[in-house]
Amino acid sequence: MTRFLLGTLTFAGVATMGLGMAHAQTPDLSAPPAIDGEVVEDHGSHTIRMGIGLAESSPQYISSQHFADILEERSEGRLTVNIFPNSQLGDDVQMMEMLQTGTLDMSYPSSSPATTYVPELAAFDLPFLLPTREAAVAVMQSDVAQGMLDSFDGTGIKALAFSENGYRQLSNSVRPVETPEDVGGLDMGGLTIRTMENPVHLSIWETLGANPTPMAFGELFSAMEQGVVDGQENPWSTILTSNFHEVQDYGSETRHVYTPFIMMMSERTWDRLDPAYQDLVQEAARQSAAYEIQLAAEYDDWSRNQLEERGMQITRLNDEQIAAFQEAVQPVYDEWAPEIGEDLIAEIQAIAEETMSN
Ligand code: KDG
Repeated sequence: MTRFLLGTLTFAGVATMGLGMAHAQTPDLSAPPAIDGEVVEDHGSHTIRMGIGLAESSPQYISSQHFADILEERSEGRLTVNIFPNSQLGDDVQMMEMLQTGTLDMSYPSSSPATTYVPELAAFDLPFLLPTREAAVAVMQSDVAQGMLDSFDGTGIKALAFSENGYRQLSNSVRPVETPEDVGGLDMGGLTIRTMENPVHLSIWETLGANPTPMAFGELFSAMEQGVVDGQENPWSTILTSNFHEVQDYGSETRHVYTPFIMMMSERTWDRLDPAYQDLVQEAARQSAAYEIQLAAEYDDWSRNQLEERGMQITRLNDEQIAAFQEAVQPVYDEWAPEIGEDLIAEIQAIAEETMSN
């Protein structure tokens, strides 16, 4: 049960709090997908250390545990995965460097800080590119996305699967945000917003008139607590499971960027595994990523409602207000589209549009 700990409350406690509410259903964690498939022959024993940024109650951790369970069951206990949550082994950037040197076996970063290895991933950082979750999932499962995973080959990192971090929403401790002007401040002064270590994100918040401050996720809670930054942006489930509502009074449902996660292994670890184990790892990554996408979708609105229950004032932006943000960040496209590749962006948009026309 420890993996469902959410702050000082158990998941069961939180779930009960949610039951009386008329909206989003409580995520059902009682039945992870069944593990089927044959047992893989004995090719030696390995213990795999996996570092992740988020808490034990996050979809990221719960699905990583499912990954571990698949390996353990199908190798009859010969492949063991130890998961280290809460950025305790380092932030996304540091953990990717550890994968390269082989001092860590696996990690599960956002795609955004991984653009230093595969620049095309920055397409995902473009604001309002993927309007629906279905479109985002179709893109992550496309050949275009597989090409991005393959592009890691030779970097020291084996990229295994995309899954969902999710739609990013703005939170802050200063004021409700309904318009781009509320971010940029005019006479009020722009909000200081922590961003991931990614130039497109910097450009988004600069364009909106904020003071963007790139920072490791693990330092974010105390930076907000101490007032070093006014706000940050992350999916509702991260805001909830990382207890950001304790230091952030206001949330705005901006959905400005859809961020994928990428499950990764050190190439050194990968090369040490027998091909039969490599196939198992790849299959388990795909299955647990699919489970993570399902969990993340279930957590999204539910987490927002939980945050409201706990006193966060959340502004749901209407279509007109979203359009105002979309228009305000247009210069980000002008700056970044040529760099990322107009053809790549068009390909992604075509996949998204096809999904939405079905
Ligand atoms: O393990 C993933 C997290 O460390 C991180 O990617 C979460 O979106 C995130 C952020 O804002 O850093």
